[in-house]
Amino acid sequence: MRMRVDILTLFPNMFSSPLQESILGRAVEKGLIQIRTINIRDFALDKHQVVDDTPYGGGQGMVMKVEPIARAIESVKSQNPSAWIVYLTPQGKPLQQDMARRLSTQSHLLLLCGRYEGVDERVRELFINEEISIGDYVLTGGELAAMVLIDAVSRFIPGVLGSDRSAEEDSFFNSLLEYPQYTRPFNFRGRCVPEILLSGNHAAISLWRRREALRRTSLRRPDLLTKADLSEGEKKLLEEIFKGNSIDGDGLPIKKL
Ligand code: 4GX
Repeated sequence: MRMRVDILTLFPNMFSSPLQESILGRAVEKGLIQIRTINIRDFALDKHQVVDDTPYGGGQGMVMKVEPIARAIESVKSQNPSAWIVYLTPQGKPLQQDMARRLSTQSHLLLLCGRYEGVDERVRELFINEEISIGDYVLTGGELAAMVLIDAVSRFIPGVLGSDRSAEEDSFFNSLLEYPQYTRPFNFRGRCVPEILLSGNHAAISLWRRREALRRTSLRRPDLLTKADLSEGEKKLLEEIFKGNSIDGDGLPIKKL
């Protein structure tokens, strides 16, 4: 079930440390993911290895040339014709958890990272299977977007998160924000951990957490609630939250108990 990820970039060094640390680093070490960077410049055949040029029609900036990218993609595809080719761009489909899950079922991803004003349109027409955006803001290149994508996708690969944890269990997976977490000390500068978490009453704790997750979601991301698949119990909790509420210092409504 190992996944291969090839990255086409002008800046392969950007990928070294982020992919070597922590969970991702361990996944690579264990052979669950195989990540390779390919420098597009190596596929520019002219003496100065030119990879960009001025746009036809004029305008500012430079455009990435089609030939080096085409050669790089064809070189990867000759080794593995099944690669799913993704271009990271603000014009793509916004990356969401269900897309990350779907991409994790591919055996081979090829991520194209653009710089400057982007790639020649013919790269998209001829080679790209899918265009993905990591959000409505402009980066200096596709590299960080590719890393975000790899990170989000990797969590769905069996074994990456460890045996006792799966990405499917994340509350975001159920379209809700996470409940608040606490660890020691019990009292930090007068702010105490909610007593219920020390009660040892697992049913009560679980109810409290569901209520907090619902409360946060309804206040911070009401858009998520409309697509959340809520149980009858959760719908009742939500009603309670809306009934007896005030707003606390974080702008979060607090149910008075
Ligand atoms: N989510 N960038 C792509 C080059 C570019 C410029 C213009 C197409 C048109 C981004 C994002 C992102 C910066 C990657 C510009 N490509 N990628 N790059 N947001 O901002 O994915």
